[in-house]
Amino acid sequence: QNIHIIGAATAFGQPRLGVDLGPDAIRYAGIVQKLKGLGMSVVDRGNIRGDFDIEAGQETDLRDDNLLNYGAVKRFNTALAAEVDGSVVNGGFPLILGGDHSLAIGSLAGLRKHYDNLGVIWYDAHGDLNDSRTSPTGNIHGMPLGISCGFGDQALVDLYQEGQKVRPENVVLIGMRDLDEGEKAYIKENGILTFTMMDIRMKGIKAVMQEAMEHLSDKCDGIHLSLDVDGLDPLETPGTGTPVAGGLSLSETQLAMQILNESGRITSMDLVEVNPLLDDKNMTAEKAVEIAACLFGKKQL
Ligand code: DIR
Ligand code: MN
Ligand code: MN
Ligand code: MN
Repeated sequence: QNIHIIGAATAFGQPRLGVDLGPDAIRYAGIVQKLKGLGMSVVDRGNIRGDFDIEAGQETDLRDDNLLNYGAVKRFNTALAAEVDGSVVNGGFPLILGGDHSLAIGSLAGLRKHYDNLGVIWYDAHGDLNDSRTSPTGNIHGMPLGISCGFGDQALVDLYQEGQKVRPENVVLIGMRDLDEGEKAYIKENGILTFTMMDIRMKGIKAVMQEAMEHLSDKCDGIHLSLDVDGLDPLETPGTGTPVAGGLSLSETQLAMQILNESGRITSMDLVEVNPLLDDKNMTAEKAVEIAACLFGKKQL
């Protein structure tokens, strides 16, 4: 398998600068060498960078409609979608390093050209299913899954290719523990298969991953893993902008990745929300590298 690393150096989806340095932090933690060591072929396609005005911080594109940095998010994701599309055209496995989670708008838009029934595993503390009306923050990183399902600002829904990119019935949420009221309603209305942290504590991560794959395997022509490092417990991954206590451990995540690897069904991945400016040394990026290694077949023995 030919892994294409795509650095999505964006911070526009949330207020904290530094998450745009996530792709390079993950490179410094050794992602290329690690995956090559597993026998994978790896091509680093470099970074797509947003234009940041570091002095002005993120206060450059405030609008009154609760979609912060709207224009920048749209431009960035249009470029990312083209890059992801090109990667698949060239036979790659797109591994998109973030960057805040708004980048999933672009990765799913680029993938849409290649899959009519894409499955999505959303491994995160959050559902990222808000729109401008339900969002308590206006941060677009809390909206990408909703937008990709066709819910929200029409220009973002129609980004790169018109219409919905993913069907809600092809989505599985794993690790949920901080859902806004509007997101809970959306999950119920659309019957999205959801595993909260309580479900994971009750059933175990192995059974949860097996149920997730049973739900997607037969009907989906590809499965995208969108992994937000805040899905893990902040004790494991402190370098992230919106940590939530009570999350998945590294070893649960390693097991989850091993099950996905053994399924042979994952066709692309986002690895997002690594912010080295908030980190303890570079440990969050190091965990990100370990997670990717397990997805690509690293075994403990
Ligand atoms: C919250 C936080 N639900 C929001 N979302 C985050 O702003 O919409 N997503 N942090 O990763
Ligand atoms: Mn999150
Ligand atoms: Mn959805
Ligand atoms: Mn997220």
